Amino acid sequence: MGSVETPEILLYTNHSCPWAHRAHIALAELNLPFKEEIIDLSVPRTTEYLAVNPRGLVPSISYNGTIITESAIVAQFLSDAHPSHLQKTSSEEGGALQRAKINFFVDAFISKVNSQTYGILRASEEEKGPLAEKLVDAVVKEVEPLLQDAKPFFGGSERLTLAEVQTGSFILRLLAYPKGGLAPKSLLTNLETKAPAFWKWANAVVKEKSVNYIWDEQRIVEKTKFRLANTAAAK
Ligand SMILES: N[C@@H](CCC(=O)N[C@@H](CS)C(=O)NCC(=O)O)C(=O)O
Repeated sequence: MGSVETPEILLYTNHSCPWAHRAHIALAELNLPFKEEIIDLSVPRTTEYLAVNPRGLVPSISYNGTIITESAIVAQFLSDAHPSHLQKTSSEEGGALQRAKINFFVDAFISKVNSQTYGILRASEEEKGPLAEKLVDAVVKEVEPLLQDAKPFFGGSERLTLAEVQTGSFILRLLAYPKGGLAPKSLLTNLETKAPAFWKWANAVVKEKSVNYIWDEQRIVEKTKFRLANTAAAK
């Protein structure tokens, strides 16, 4: 039986899932030992896993026997339960404000930028360019202003914060897709020139061990191509 200091954690995951990847980053940053169970997402979920998470999605964690699901909530819970450099507690001086800023940043990135990524992947070759420009515009408008004081991480932090825990897996993919031929190369050059603070921050994020230890770029790009081809064939 685990304790508060050394909880017993079982992570139900799949290494190709960006949402599950959030839990991996949080656990690594918090230096929490955990066991993992890989859930095969290519087949229907087992009744055992549906008992853990009736939605059938990854990630889920068992934390001292209690199940917690939904990646944002899992990462938030872990960082609340184990106060650290990731974020202040809400009662610490400046804590409530820091948490609000992190939440706003994560929401802006996920809802205004990341939500556009899949559209680019699925688009025809002619459509990809204009869609990539739209994504860069959203970075410039919504995210770039929030990273002006990044040093190199959110809010002037020298270490990762919860902002990077919640977004790092998507940054890995955003930078990998153009290299893998799934998005225009201009996406990268435009980000570098039009959103320099974002570009610097993103490149620092993907270099962190806790962000990239389960990352297999070639495999994810190949899997994404395979998934896109199957979706196109099913139309
Ligand atoms: N909102 C969920 C999304 C998780 C999610 O979509 N996971 C995908 C894999 S990336 C999944 O488990 N898919 C299984 C399925 O749809 O059958 C979270 O943040 O945890």
